[in-house]
Amino acid sequence: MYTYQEIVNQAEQLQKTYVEVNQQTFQEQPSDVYLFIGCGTSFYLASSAARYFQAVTGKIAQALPASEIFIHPESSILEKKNYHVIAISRSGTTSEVVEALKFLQKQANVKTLSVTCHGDSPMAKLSDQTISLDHINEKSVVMTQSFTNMLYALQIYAAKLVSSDKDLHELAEVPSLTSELLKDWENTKAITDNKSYKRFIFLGSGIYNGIAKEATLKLKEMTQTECESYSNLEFRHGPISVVDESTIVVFMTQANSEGLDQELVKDIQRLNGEVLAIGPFSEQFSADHRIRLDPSLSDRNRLVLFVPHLQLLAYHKALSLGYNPDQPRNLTQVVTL
Ligand code: F1P
Repeated sequence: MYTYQEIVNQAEQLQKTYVEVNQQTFQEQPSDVYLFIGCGTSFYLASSAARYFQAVTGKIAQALPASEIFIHPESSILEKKNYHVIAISRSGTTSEVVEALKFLQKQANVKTLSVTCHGDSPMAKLSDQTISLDHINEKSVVMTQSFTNMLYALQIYAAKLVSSDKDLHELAEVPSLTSELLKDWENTKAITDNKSYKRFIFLGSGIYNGIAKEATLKLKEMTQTECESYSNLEFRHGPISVVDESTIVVFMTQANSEGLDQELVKDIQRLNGEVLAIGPFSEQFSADHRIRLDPSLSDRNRLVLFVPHLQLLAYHKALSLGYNPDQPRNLTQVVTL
């Protein structure tokens, strides 16, 4: 089961990524907008990375699916603005990312940085600069440690860009904290073994919204389970109507919104749904299942710590349904047009 191995050994890979990215020097041009692009898992990574980047650097950052660059150029790139495009792809060969970079190469107002696990890929060759995580050599079709490592690399990149020692110091803690939390790798099994949960909803807001979307994709890819994701409070605005006794809501908490989070958990429980809370929360925070994450880091630098348990949730669910997580249905490692 290489998917399992790739999930549980990601702490040591994060340590290598920290060393790798920390020693790299980045050439920066003044840019009006930092645009993060990718496909599938790498697009959800782009969404969280852009929010993180904006919070840490104070520079405008957005995320788009890579295909939109060449299908909708007029609403993606403005001629009178300077862009720094950060393209993300595990393989570096996904067609839409390569096409987007070919298109961007012809634009005078765009510089590019690619983040990939294959430094010799077409994507890297088309970019001005590359963060190459060649120590990540995933065999699994679904992306697991490549997601956390490329996200972590982009967090270090953002913190280095503005020399934020506080963020870099906190980020240095992430590999050992990940190793600690993976000791409880069976934490989500109680949920996946409970056959009465038929519908999974993932809630995460701000920088966590991309993580919630990625958790949805992981479960869908490995198990084809019906699942959705929303920004936390958006859930009340319509989607909450689907909640019943077969619903489990996986709720990503953050330190600064516990009161609002708790009210929403109670609303879900009133409709007979159950809640798994993951994140930092006080002893009094009530939920049906709880995975408490280390509260010592700031919310933004805790980001990667949410991911292993969400990946393991999909992995355990696949096993409980009798599927092979190494061979997801209808998927290939690289999508080419
Ligand atoms: C992106 C991606 C994955 C998906 C599948 C096919 O790949 O779409 O998100 O899980 O395995 O590839 P990449 O551009 O990051 O290589």
